[in-house]
Amino acid sequence: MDNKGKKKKYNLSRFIGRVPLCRCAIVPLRHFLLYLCSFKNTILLSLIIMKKYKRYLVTSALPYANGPLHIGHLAGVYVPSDIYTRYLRLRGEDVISICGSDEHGVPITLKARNERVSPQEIVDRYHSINKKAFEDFGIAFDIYSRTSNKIHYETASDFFLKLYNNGEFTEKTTEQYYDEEAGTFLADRYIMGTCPHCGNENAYGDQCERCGTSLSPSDLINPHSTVSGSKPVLKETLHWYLPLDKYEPWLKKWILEDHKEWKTNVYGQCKSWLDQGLQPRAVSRDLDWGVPVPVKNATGKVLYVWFDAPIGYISATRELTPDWEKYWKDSDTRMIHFIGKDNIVFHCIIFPAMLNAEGSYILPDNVPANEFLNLEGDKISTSRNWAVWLHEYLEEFPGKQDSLRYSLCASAPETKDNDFTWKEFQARNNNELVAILGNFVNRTLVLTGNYYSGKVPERSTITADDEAVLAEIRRISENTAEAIETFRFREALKEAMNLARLGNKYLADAEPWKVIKTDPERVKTILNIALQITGNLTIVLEPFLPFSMEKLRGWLNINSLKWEDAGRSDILPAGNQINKPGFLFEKIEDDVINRQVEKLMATKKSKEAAGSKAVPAKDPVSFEEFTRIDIRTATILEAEKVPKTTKLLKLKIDTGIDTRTIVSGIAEYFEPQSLIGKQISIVANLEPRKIKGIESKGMILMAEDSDGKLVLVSPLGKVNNGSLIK
Ligand code: B3M
Ligand code: ZN
Repeated sequence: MDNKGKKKKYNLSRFIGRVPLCRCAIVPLRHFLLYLCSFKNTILLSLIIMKKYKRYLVTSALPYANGPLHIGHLAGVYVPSDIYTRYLRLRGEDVISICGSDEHGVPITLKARNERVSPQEIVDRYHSINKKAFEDFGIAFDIYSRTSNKIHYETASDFFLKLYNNGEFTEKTTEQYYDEEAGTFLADRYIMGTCPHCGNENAYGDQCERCGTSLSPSDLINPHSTVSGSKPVLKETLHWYLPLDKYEPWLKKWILEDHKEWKTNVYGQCKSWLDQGLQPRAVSRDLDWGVPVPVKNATGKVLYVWFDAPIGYISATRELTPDWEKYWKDSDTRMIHFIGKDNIVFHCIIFPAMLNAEGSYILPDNVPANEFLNLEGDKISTSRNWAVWLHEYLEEFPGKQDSLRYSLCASAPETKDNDFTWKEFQARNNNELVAILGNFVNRTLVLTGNYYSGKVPERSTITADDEAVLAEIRRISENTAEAIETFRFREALKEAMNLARLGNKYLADAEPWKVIKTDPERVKTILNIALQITGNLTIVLEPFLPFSMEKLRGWLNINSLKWEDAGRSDILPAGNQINKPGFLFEKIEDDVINRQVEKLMATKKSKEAAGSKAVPAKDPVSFEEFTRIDIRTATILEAEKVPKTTKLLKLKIDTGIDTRTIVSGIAEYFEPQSLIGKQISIVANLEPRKIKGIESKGMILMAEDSDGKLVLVSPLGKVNNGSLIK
């Protein structure tokens, strides 16, 4: 057999293959130094870098205990954090993975009120549901704690007191809205009213979702409480504020200069917060559910949920180990926060400012936040039941946790929002897990069973081709490691799967089922190498597919290995007895997938039917009043996003009488390009006003359905711009 010609196909790169990996530390620096250093110095250097971190503290956002978990949670936070932690464990690092339920906050008290049960009952229910869901999916936290624990109350109180005693807070009495009927102060989100800017009657106390303006409750016209429906009154109340403005220069340096390596989505969000300037933030609330503010004159006041929740990471570590301080207070620890993008400001700005103010804790070294996962083209929404719930998935796909983990990692929203579709899930399972990974493992183990009664055959003469394959194993494991260490998990998974691809190609090229007739000695070597690849798969795929790799180790009759074993060509010693294999993955048929899609479509239909209940009619207006409003047709000439906003578009409009600018809060619903040339309807005589420094003259008319979806109101036929609508 001529092997020489094939040599290059396996991408032999053994030199790079031997460069030792840094232990997750300062990767850009490492690249730079690798470039500069010779091979010998690299070893030295990596020893120095290895010393930098002695241990790892991995935290994952504490989910609110007011609802079950869905695939968005897994994809955004928990699958990545689990991959990272499992990888570090395989490397033999000292690592702990911390999570738990976030059991405070207004939504929990409201849910309790609606169900006429205590908040404790709500959090007890969802804490156990979510804890079990994580266990079921193999998310292997070292502890899944909860913020209603005594140890958390103590930790959070002590933290507050230390800042309080050091004079880190400012105290301020302000007037806030109070619901007299419900006997409670109202968080901004629980007050609704009319937006003073655009007239939207369903504006929230913190923001009008129609025109995108940030509001405070006192801006609203006709405010009402969403708790009781009554009109809230203003009442004086005292609160404690963390002066974030004081930490701004320090934060600017720490993030914008010292952490340029953070993901662009994270860095960008931090930069935009810091550029806008930070304001003092209240760290207490008037509520009866939460950690009481531990000072005098604070009855009825608790710590703001975003003050106590991140301290939950500390409490959970204390609960886990008496040695907790070494994880939190020793600069040899590398702390990583896994979160979703809506939590960035809290983990990158507010919590670090708290830790800095406290003074004895370390700071996160990285916060690899993900964007959001959508489902079949629509935002995941608990209230609309537009989600794939983890417990329901397991009922319908029992034993197929790894298929979901795989699919969610392979299309994780790492740099931008991404869409989960059932069809893609099916394709990933059938075309990748079954056809590539499962197929390779199965062929290898079945042939070993057939030819050698399951005993690993002895290797004899190694060809250049064989050697190239063995070298490639090491290269793949190193690429996988590097991608994991830099939080590029999609790429890491793709790279790890390349090992199965390599295996398939090796078998296809070597054709042991043919060679067995002419050169049985050679087949022993081929299968020995195929088995070494299989053994290596149990290492590089373990962080991603823990259930399947455990199964595979069982068939191979080996214990779990260390990451540094990856690349070894004697993972399975000759003579090792292999057990009879089953199938690693099963094909998922069309009808199973169609049923899931139909289920979602049914949800959508029933919501639409329920939502078609129109809002009640408004109070009558006179014809005179009506004619004072100038509604006319116009055409959109230009459209662009308003910089540093997510919701606003700046539109240039031809109104028939002039060309003018209108700023509209519709950026989330329309691509600017898609609007150009559209004929629409506008209110032309709305008083001009400045939005983000841009003068907006008029308003675009939209129809808004009960889901908040917006549609442009356009004339059915073509008319001249400026035609009056009457
Ligand atoms: N519970 C928010 C969320 O689930 C919050 C995270 C707390 S992490 C300290 O989005
Ligand atoms: Zn508005």
